[in-house]
Amino acid sequence: TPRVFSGIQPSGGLTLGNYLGAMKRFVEMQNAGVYECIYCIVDLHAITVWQEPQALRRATRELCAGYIAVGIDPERSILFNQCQVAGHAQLAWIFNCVARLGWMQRMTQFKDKAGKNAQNASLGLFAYPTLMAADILLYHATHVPVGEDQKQHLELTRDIAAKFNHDYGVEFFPLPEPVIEGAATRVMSLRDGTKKMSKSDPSDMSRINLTDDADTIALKIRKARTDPDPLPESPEGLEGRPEARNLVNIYAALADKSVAEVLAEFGGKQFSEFKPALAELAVTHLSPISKRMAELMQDQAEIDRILARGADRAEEIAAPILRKTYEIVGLVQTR
Ligand code: AQP
Repeated sequence: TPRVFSGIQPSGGLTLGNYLGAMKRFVEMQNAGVYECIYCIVDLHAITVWQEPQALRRATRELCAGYIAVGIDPERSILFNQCQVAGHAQLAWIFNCVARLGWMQRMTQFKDKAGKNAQNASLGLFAYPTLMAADILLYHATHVPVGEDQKQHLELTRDIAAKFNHDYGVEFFPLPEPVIEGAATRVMSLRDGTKKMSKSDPSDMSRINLTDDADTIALKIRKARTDPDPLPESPEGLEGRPEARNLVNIYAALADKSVAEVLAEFGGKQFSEFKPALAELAVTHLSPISKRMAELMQDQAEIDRILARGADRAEEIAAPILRKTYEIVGLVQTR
């Protein structure tokens, strides 16, 4: 059976970008019934930038609640946090020895996140993509649903798999396919239509959190940056209007409509009319999720049981693949 792997970092609260860019697809792929789905809380990725330990613990459990609240069933899918399956870090080391420095230096996410002072970024942040390759290939996953921003990392994962297979003369690791679909594969900041919406943006007004209440969501959409023109009649009219495009994309993704359909309805109308409609749609979709998350967070022991069980199931798939990898490389295992 085709196997799906994807992960989200517990580096803050979940955003609408995570939901529309990734999690909505996670649920669809689970419910399609044709994939074996593995969904991970990638805590080892989160610590590539410093996390306050208590906040990390909370974000990890809250992310588990978030997965369940959006519709991931921990019985049908495997749901766990990365650090509990040691194979991720172990395979990442092997891949650190496969990937080339030049490949890593081309990664735009590192350049964006490290900023001007790249000498001061952690080595872990630089090596982030090899750990991501390990996450996916440790399970021989074939499909990886992600937002547009992860496309380059997925290509690197394929390069690493191909180079490993070539260097050792095996056909061991599959080349996983990215699944980047939907109207909002790249949700932008509400304050700046050229920047992606991110859970670690210092401005809370730049994003909608899955835990925001109805008033907060409405306020953030009302205050979202826009241009003064009315909405265009057709998608071509969004050219050069990143903020308008973003809000229309969000509407389309939430309503499960195409951008053209949304503009057929709202073309020619002012933002003062569109924004309240968008806010209402967002609240309708997100309030049941935040309510369910809050309920689930009441029972931490249950969340921890789900993570433990998920890690056991993940380990069962990962262990033989890691063992075989070591064998291919020539690492002697005598027990
Ligand atoms: N703005 C976005 N639009 C579409 N998809 C998005 N994703 C994240 N932001 C957007 C997708 O969500 C999944 C999990 O992302 P992540 O948490 O592992 O890391 P990230 O991509 O770096 O997300 P953030 O929110 O920006 O976290 P921080 O601020 O900590 O870096 C991925 O599939 C991603 O594509």
